[in-house]
Amino acid sequence: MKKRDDLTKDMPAIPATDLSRRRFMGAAAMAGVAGATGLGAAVMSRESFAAAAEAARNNFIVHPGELDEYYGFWSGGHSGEVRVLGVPSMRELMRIPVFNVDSATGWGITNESKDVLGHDNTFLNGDSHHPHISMTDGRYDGKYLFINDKANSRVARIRLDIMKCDKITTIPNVQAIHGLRLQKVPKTKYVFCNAEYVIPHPNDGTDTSLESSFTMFNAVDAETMEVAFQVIVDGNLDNTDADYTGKYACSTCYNSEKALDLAGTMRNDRDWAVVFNIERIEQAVKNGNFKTLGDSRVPVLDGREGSELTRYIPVPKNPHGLNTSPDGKYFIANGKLSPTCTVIAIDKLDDLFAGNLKDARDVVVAEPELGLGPLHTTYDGRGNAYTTLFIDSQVVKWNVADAIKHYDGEEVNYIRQKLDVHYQPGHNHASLTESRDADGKWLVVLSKFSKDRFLPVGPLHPENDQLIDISGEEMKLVHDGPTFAEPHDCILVRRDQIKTKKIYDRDDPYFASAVEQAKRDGVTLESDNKVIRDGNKVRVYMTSVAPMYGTTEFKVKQGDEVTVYVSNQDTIEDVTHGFCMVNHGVSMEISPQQTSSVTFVADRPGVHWYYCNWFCHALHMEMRGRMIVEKA
Ligand code: CUK
Ligand code: CUA
Ligand code: CA
Repeated sequence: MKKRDDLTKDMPAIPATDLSRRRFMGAAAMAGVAGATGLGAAVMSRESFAAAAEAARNNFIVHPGELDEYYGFWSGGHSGEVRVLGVPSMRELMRIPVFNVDSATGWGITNESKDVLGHDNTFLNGDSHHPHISMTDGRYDGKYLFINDKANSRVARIRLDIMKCDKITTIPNVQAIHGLRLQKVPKTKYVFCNAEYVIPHPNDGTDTSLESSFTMFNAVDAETMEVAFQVIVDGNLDNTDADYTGKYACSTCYNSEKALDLAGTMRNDRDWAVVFNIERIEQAVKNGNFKTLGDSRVPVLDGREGSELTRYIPVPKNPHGLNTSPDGKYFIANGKLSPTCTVIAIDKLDDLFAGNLKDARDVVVAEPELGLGPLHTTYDGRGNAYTTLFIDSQVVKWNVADAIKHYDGEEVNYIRQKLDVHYQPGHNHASLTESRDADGKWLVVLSKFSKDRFLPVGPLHPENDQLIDISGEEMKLVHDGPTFAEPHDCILVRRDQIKTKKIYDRDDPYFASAVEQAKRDGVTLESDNKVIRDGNKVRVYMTSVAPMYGTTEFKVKQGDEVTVYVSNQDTIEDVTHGFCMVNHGVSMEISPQQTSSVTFVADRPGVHWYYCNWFCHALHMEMRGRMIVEKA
């Protein structure tokens, strides 16, 4: 591998005027950050690497009919959904509605989805950031994907066998769930999630002062989706990750200042990363050493400075991402307003908690200077880290062991390469990087701005998710992928690590409440086409077999509350039906062997057509029927 000096020697320095594409950041803010850091301007240009680049080592072209090697799960940001992509083709395979409403599948409309979302359907929006896949012994087990909703302080679970959301939990006593990661070892027992903003307790308007405000680190039980405990912290909380022993989780705090104003949040040169001792927290819960807040019965523990449950490690400055290396050795905090990443040795944390270290900073084993605006770091499993530089619009590849040597005073260059990305990257994610299986093949960089990379589509631009081949010595950009608002993060999983169902099992818990209601009504969902009246509630049971509903006409009375249950009797993969009641806001998916149900009020007398809205057959247009509403 070439040293940085060799690489930069015959390379023209990038003139200061060549910063036009970086005008997104105010010049003043750039100068401020650069000035504060004193970082030199030497970066490696794309051209110099093009000259050195070898042919693509990974094959990123996936021909028609061929399958991708990896599943990618993308958060959908403030669209509230989760998207499934194939990697390396970057083809979008599916969307999984979660914190949103979706007219194709009926998410937010059907009873099955309301069982998950809540029947009051209070929140139609969401802001999903961090998708993570459940693990057993530090490896993705393909069972669940968890994701946070910053907008409404929720955590959702997606069953990966059917790729549907099956549970949503609202975290009590906090506002804005942001960072989310999973316990890796021995398995994902907890979903760790950070609440970002401090709020007063009680938050009932009696006291709105900062003095009585705090925020909490939360753990959700991955199986029951109940909140297991909450830990009060100093400052605020941004991102988080867990270790490979099951003992520790670590979160960044950018607002140690507890400031309300922007300038105030940047006052301190160092904020901190806070480490949570999961064993001690569990023990404290067991011993009853907790309180509760308000109506919630969740155990609340005090993890503020001085607590035995936490340790605060000073790190520079407004840190953002927190990423565990796949060898299990390090937590790495990304500096954001500092050009550095802070490497925390996990094997020193026992000593830190035991009180054997003079200074919490003794657990820091490296603090490499990487460039401007480090946000997130990912790993190739070969000892290299890849950090996004938001302000520089680059990904920097660096060697962790060399950074540690450098910190110890050795003359060694830890920077391996800097690659321009387009533009302003947030998260990046290498294949299998959050597990022991990190394979260093692909790197996805989620760039917040696309600017000139695509056909213009008006003032609102797509983002640009770029695919980079990292299988060789040098990173090689191979693909631009426009995405709609706003994937913050993604996770790449080998395709054999996910096992999906081709059709539903009839006893799938996803529609268990419909099955139970049918049982109470003496209806066999698989064969009966029946209308059951129960006061002014009417339950219409029908089957569907392409291209026919079992019921092509039913009668109700004006004002009836009608629930339609459709049970798809097709057993052929891919023959999904729909049910759409015209002018009633009713639309849903019924996949093979699935039962779906929807409830609405038949408030207008007359004839109302319903039809199948998933193309299922040559006679799909003919798959329809009439609801006749008699005048009251
Ligand atoms: S955060 Cu968005 S770029 Cu919510 Cu993971 Cu860093
Ligand atoms: Cu059934 Cu279209
Ligand atoms: Ca700060």
